[in-house]
Amino acid sequence: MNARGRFISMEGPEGSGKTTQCARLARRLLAAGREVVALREPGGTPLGEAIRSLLQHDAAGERMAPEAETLLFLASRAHLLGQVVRPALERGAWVVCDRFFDSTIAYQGYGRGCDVEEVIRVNEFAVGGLRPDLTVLLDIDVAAGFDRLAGRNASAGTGNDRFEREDRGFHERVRAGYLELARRWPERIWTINGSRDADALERDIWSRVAHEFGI
Ligand code: T5A
Repeated sequence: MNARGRFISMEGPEGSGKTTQCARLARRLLAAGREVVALREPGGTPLGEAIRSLLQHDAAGERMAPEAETLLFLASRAHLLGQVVRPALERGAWVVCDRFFDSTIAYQGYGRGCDVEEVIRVNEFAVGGLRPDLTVLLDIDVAAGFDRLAGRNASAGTGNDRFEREDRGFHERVRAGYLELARRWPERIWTINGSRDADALERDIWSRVAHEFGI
């Protein structure tokens, strides 16, 4: 499916360190002479960023049906694929994406309780068969992830978004859902212990990527 480029997604529960590791991986790839397109989901396009704001900050001020939430994530994803991801892969770039396909299954399927197989089917419609070449799943205990977010929010003076305000049970289901997906698709999803320090994680992720893709 991917013409020439490579597509790597980073997944995990809140505070697992995806954003940090996406940035470090992108830097390593750039230093190795690759063109890198670093993205986040939802977002990555003006339409996607508008959808992100609706989803994260409850801008509409009303409770969102889980199905509506699912479809908004997928609308952002379908648009991002057409506008950015496919063209990048076709010209041989490396796409590093902070969350993708699996987030919707973990959060809206396992977390919200939408039927998981249905979520996979509509997700499939949005991505048209495109899958990451590699998905790094940063697994972390829910409480440890939230401790990190509390530290970050305290220093940045920000609060929790709509998802971070969900209860512990929701986030435990998301984490368990991710681990289930890693068992379902072991050839694509690589689980790594996200509670280790950021430098050690960066080294391990780079070593796996360099080995798997012959860099
Ligand atoms: N969502 C998203 C869905 O429900 N369905 C979907 O389909 C999609 C695509 C996105 C939200 O949308 C939901 C999931 C999310 O709730 P977001 O703002 O993008 O929201 O939030 P997250 O993706 O959850 O990202 P966070 O920024 O909250 O956490 P990260 O990216 O996992 O962690 P990071 O790297 O920002 O680090 C958090 C803090 O920990 C420190 C960092 O310095 C930072 O302060 N840190 C570490 N500390 C110790 N050791 C390490 N190894 C560390 N790594 C980072």
